[in-house]
Amino acid sequence: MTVSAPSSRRRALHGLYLILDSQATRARPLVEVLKEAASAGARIFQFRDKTSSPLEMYRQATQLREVAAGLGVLFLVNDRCDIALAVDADGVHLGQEDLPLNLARSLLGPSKVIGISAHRADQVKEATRGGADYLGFGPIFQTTSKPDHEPVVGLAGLREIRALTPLPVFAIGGVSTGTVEQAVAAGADGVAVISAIMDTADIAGTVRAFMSHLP
Ligand code: TZP
Ligand code: MG
Repeated sequence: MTVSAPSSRRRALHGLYLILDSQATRARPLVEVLKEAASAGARIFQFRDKTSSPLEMYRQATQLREVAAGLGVLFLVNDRCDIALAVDADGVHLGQEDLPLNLARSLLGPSKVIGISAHRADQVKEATRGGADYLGFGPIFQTTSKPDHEPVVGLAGLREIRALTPLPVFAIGGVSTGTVEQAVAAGADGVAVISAIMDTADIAGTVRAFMSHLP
């Protein structure tokens, strides 16, 4: 049986998706980045931390969760169902090497959002059949934020998988304010971004620039 998050959370799954990567902050606290991005209209945030201990991750996620809840924005945790549960996040984002979708769903229950990273058509179909709430598809362009990334799929790859799923698809990997329109034209419901926002001094302005091209 496929189970998905309630309609209020699902309805929010489009537009700009900012990945708050602890390795990409350039000394700005992630909480401040979240606040500034939310002040400009960003509504979906993921906490990503590939290097900290579980305890550090839990502490950071607790802070982010509280601020996100106060602002009424969606807060997801990358990779870790345990941390997502511990801080009562809105959900989790899982890659192909994280816990399987069915197990994550039984741990988190029907009300949480579960997003899946997909890089190929078979992964798109499997996550759709398995009851994912959204997909991150890419890398669309070359990226330096994920050194071990899968081969670049390009806009053509995005166009090809669009017909295979009714789920919201977020284009990820090297997406910038200059390419977001192309991602939408190729079928993306939104874009998931690290460096184009984390690297800029003007977070609010860059968020607005993205959002002007997004549904
Ligand atoms: N998964 C595929 S590409 C990528 C992830 C996490 C990195 C996206 O970061 P950027 O800086 O927006 O290319
Ligand atoms: Mg992962």
